[in-house]
Amino acid sequence: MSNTRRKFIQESLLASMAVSLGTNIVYGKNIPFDLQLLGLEDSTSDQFPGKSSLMTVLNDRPINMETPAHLLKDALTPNDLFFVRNNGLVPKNIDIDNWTLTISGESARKTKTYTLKELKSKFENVNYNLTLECGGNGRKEFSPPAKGNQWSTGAVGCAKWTGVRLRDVLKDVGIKSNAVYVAYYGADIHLSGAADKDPISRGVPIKKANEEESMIAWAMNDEDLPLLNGYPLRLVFGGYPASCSGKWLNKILIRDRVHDGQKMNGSAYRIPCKPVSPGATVEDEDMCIIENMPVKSLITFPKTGATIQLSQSLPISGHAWTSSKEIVKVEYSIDFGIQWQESTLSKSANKYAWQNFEAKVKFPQTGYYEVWAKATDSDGNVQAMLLPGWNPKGYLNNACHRIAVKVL
Ligand SMILES: Nc1nc2c(c(=O)[nH]1)N[C@H]1C(S)=C(S)[C@@H](COP(=O)(O)O)O[C@H]1N2
Ligand SMILES: [Mo]
Repeated sequence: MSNTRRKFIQESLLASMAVSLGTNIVYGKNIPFDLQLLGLEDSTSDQFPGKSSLMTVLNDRPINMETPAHLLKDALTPNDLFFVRNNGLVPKNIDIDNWTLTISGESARKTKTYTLKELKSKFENVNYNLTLECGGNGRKEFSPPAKGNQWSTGAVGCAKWTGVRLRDVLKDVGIKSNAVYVAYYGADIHLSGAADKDPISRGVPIKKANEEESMIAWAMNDEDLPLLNGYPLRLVFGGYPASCSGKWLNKILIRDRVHDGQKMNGSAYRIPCKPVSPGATVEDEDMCIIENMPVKSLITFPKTGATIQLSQSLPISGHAWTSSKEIVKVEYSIDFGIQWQESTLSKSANKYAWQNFEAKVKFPQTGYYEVWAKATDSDGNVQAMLLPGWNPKGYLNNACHRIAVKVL
């Protein structure tokens, strides 16, 4: 290749790289011919398509990854930072032109099948900001320990979802008066590879299915759903354990009884109906299905380990969410929960959207502190200060989030 030709290629490459970086490359002339620039965005990993390499991977078969608290700072969690909780294997070769959702069941007036195009065009399209939290988020803290993914604080996120109301679609099919539950099946594959086994098949009571914000969604933050979050179609129920929000959705049953699919029984997504002492064995009949998730908050700035000068105040911020109407107050404490100060709280975009809080914290002297955050919702529910009730599978840990700060 001639030198002029090489120079021409190099210059046009530089120009296009500058466009994608959104700024000029100051020493661009010096870049060795085949050097790959790092870029300014977090890289996504090849192993986990569409997910940031900054995610904390708990397991790769099935894939489970959570978001470090400080990366949950955005009002809406970016798609590449949204946690992933899979029970089986991600479906392969998804053909969206031939993707269908079939609705039937004992309490359905008929069986109906919709293509994606029909769903999108036949029903009102709606957007809601909905918080999804795995029922097992915070499991790591329980003692004696509970089996399962050892989630710390990051099996939660809030996204803008686009889709249709579940109730509009159910109404189009026709719901018999004896309907009790709405159940889902997805296209993911059981870990054993067996075609006749479901990795998970859960659902919600008919009353929850008929709520205004209960959705069948195809987009997340104005993009297609990420493959790992259920592309091309999923359920989204704010306020309930995220296990109800079926991914890779292809079948819904309107049932005349409480759904009995995979992970509806035993200790899966169930807790003792009455509190038990830590480590207790609980009989099946004394276990109740988790419905509403408890009030909770998370400090997303700063990270634990932050340092600050005594003369300055520390800006803190985070989110709070609830299954009630809204969060009414987020307080913080710097003295291990004796005194509490109120933070500034944003309005809720809609029911089940998380709300943002912020405060400027002053410290009385140098030394080690913990900042704790505690949310209160419109039903008067207050977050547990320390670990709430132990249960066999370690669900519903809504203890105050804590960060450590050193004042110099
Ligand atoms: N089809 C299907 N849907 C599913 C699951 C799954 O494994 N398969 N996991 C459930 C669980 S336990 C959770 S917590 C949420 C996680 O949603 P996310 O991976 O989009 O964050 O999806 C739920 N829906
Ligand atoms: Mo979950």
